[in-house]
Amino acid sequence: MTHTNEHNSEQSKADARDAVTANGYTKKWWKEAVVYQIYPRSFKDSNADGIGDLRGIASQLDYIQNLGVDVVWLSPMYDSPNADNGYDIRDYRKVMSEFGTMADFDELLEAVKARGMKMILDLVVNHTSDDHFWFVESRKAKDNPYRDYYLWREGKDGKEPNDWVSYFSGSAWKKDDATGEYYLHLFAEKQPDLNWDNQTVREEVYDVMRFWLDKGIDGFRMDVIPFISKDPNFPDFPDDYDGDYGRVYASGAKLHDYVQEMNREVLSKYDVMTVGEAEGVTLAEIPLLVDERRDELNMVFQFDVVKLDRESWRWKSWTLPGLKAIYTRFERGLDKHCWNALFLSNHDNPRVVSRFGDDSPPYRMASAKLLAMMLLTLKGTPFIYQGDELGMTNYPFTNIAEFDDIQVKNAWQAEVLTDQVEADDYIINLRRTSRDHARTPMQWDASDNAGFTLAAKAWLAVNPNYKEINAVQALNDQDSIYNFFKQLIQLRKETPALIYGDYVDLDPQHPTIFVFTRTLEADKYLVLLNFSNDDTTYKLPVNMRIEQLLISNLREQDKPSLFINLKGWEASLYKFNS
Ligand code: TEU
Ligand code: CA
Repeated sequence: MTHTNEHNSEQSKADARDAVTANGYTKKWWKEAVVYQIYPRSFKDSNADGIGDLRGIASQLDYIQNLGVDVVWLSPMYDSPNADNGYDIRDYRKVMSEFGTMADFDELLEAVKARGMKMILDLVVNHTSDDHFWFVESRKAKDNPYRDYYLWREGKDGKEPNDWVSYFSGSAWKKDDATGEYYLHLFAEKQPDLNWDNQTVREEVYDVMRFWLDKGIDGFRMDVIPFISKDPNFPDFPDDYDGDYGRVYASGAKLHDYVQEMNREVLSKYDVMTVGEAEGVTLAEIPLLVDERRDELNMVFQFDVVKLDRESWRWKSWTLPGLKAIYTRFERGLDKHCWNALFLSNHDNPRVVSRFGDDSPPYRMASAKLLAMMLLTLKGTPFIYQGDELGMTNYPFTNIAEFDDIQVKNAWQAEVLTDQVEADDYIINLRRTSRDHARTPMQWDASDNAGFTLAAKAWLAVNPNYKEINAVQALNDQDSIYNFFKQLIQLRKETPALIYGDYVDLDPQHPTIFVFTRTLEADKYLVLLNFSNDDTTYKLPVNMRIEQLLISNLREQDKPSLFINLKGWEASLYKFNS
């Protein structure tokens, strides 16, 4: 049979197995799920060493389950020297000692599943730690059996093999004394890139995946997966290079061969969800990774929302039309065979309420709830980052010594200490862009260290606003951001149109109002978000008949027609018909 026929018969079998929505989506559990990302180091410390751990997570499962999420995603908890807080793995089959033991992991997984939730892990296989056994061997000698697990090259004219740069400053190549050759590291020097052209490496990775999948996990978030295929000739940046090195590193010639092989060899044998971190991938290229007929990944984190208001550590102004345009691009660029992951924050980005809302006391609650409604009513699988359900804010950093992030420290060395950037300029920008904002300890209560640890000090400073912003306060306040998230998650679960419904932005150019519809046959919903402090009167479409206010952060039940007056940071969701 030709590929197409084979596909059709496969597709018809798939259709028979999976119901299809009225507007053409194959129904899947991971399209209907809400995911909660946990950064274990900062979530909860159970043994008073100041560092979060697996037993700490296990102690807070009521809190997570009560929110109503379906899946938890753990950032890496594997054995690591923590050059990049676990994104530098030393042993894929061992739990990081600071986080606990494999028994702790097994108990946590069992407890998560016992509560009807699922767990996905972070698959970091573009690179390992330089302490990984494979690299320790590989660097010993050019003829070492592990040499080709990594990407070694001779220098050129006494310099690095090409002009590529690291995400963490400096060249992407490090000269190794033992053999005089250079190895590639797109991130830290302690994060050497694996050689995916080596079939043995790919098989090692697939074995690691099976090890965790056979324990019963429900899938993976895949760290910079678009980077795994490199041009073995390592040409310099192209002549039209615009400084966006992610675009150059991503989508190499064999990327899809390798992801399809990974799917064939491993993923297809389990009922799992996969989400790729698609740094460097344009919207036009996303279907190549997520079209269900290509058997690669289920969805990706596309980085337009990451790059909207910053270039690396430097903040830049953004507009609401610019943010809204991203979601219209998704609606138009991804057909019914594709799906999207929705995120507004994670462990690499500042706190969402400080970034897209207003974290000053008068507006923090309302704007955090508005952002919750945006995340939970747009189209795609929503990923909530730990603490955003409390409206946790950026940290008031004032000097470089307060930062932990290797990306921050390396750039300080490379750009500030070399007088290329003013120290004040750097710190002022980091106060808006640093990854460390998202890594300050979870704020559980008003006790010392926000109840995160009984140690004298946490591994990273606790935000001083923890007495006002913490989980105990939120759980006891029916109007808290946490409870608003909870209501929205419940509403989303009960409303297929909010999951699968078509998306239309009704006013893309409005400077402060985000107004869109989600419709699935006769079920029609209107979302109104006022991204400003100012009360704003908004004219509704003439043929729109409001039926019922379903949820709002600031408004009582009403049935506006023609005009609606939106309070500052008001977020309201209506059912309508027309
Ligand atoms: O992030 C990849 C990535 O692109 C980020 O480094 C991001 O672009 C940068 O932090 C600026 O925001 C993944 C992980 O999420 C990150 O934590 C790791 O540091 C990185 O890969 C290397 O594993
Ligand atoms: Ca601990």
